[in-house]
Amino acid sequence: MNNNLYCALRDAFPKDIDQTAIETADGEPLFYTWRDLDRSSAMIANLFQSLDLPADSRVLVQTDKSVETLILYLAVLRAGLVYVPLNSAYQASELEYFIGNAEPAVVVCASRDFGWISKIAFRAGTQHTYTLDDDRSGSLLQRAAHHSGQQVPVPRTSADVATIIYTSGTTGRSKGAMLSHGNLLSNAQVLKTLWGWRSAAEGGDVLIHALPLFHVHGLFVASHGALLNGSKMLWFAKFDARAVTARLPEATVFMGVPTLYVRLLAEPSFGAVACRNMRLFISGSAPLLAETFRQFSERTGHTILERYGMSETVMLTSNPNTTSPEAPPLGRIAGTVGFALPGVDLRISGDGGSLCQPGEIGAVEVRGPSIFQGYWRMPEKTAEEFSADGWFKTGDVGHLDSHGRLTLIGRSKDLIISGGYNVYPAEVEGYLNELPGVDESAVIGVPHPDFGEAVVAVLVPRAGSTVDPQACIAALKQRIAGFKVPKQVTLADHLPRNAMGKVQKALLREQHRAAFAG
Ligand code: MCA
Repeated sequence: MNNNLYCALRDAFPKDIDQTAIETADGEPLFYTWRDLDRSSAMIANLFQSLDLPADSRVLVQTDKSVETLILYLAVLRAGLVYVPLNSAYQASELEYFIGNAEPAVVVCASRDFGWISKIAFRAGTQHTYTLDDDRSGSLLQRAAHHSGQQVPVPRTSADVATIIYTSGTTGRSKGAMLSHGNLLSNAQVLKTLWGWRSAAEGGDVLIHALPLFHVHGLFVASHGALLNGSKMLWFAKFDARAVTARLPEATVFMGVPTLYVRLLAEPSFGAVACRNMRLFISGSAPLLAETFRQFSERTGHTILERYGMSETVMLTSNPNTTSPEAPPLGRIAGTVGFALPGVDLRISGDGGSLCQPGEIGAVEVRGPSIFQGYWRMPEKTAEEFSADGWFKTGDVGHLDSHGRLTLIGRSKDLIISGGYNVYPAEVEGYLNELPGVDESAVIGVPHPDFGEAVVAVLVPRAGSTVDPQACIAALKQRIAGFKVPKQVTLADHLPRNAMGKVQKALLREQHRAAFAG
């Protein structure tokens, strides 16, 4: 049996494959049928197969969001290669690391970046660099046009790696989480049942896809959900609250990070009328404020379903889908991320590894079919993240209630989540400390009305040096992705330290917590 994930997705396509699978919703509408997805991904897969690449070669992709990028992902699955998506905001120094670490056989980037990315790729030994733009142009599609629109997916086992998703590391070095065909399929199948995706015969769901395509949320949870159910997607290259509201009446399912919900609530045209045909609003990737949950319900009559997952695990828990017969008897509760998904084992470990009782706070650990295959070329890091008895240590801290419902209360790792993107302070501090005149720095996350948390830096200038905070922000924008750049930089004579010499970040967070209030 071929366990290539594409086979399962293809089997779920509707019988009439000339129906629309994806309609682009910003700009001039474009309609992609299921046949288009199958044919175009076959052509790109055939192009890759013609390159005679070693098994498990990586295809690293940094492009703007487009339906063609989704088709490229499907093609990589079909060709049995490993898909490595990168945030389109990453800059040269970040790309150097990712390309050096992944050693991809193929790189696909936007034409505007070809000059510098192809040089980095060439130095890393990559033999094939193609371009793909968001207007259906670029050398990838030109080359693929010469290939057949028929292809038999390369046989893969469930354990074969389908993708590497880079996650930020506590020390500043990103780690590539390897997810297999089986990890992704099992998770998508569980969510299909749990969230009650409706087949075409049951009226059919329509998903608004407005998330980036380089993270687990947009690429797997959203796209796989629609593809595995043969559901149409209304496709937004970029989230815009007004534009999304205008198309909501045609949709039934929406997925977003909390920032998207905050922005929808700020949009005057958004409300119960726009949501009249909606069935499910799902939130994840960052904590959803109880206030947002409450306001949303008051404004629309809909209760947001919050769920929890990670790049290393795909989805782990979900609040119940109360319309599904399998749902537990309790509703969706603000501030909790729900119950372990079927097949996921979840435990809360206390100090010394003892198991916590309901209500007791401890480290969240998990086991199950969607847990990743390890970090790419980092066996020691992989070993560190698993307990001796094989449970993955999520790094999140929380407690279960007597029904098994999980509430997250913090993280054991020093992590900021800004607008759904993870930012590790150590990485940003590394860049700040290289700036002229900077002696040391501390990066923290503080509450932000739009992004949930915003990155803030406290800098200590070197004796005799003058440091301009705005110039520091401008300098960092040249070097790293914009979402990691501090929204505010303040100067200090020294950083507060405890008796062990460790910077007291909790104190700094307290001092700066009102930075964006109001
Ligand atoms: C953009 N900017 C940000 C962020 N995004 N700053 C902080 N945090 C952010 N998240 C900055 C840019 O650098 C730029 O700065 C300015 O905002 C405008 O940029 P633009 O791209 O126009 O921003 P936007 O379109 O308003 O984007 C905001 C966004 C986006 C829509 C919230 O960040 C987003 O799509 N977030 C979703 C991320 C996501 O999908 N996460 C899932 C990963 P300047 O003007 O200074 O240049 S986590 C995951 O997959 C796990 C497993 C899970 O459970 O889901």
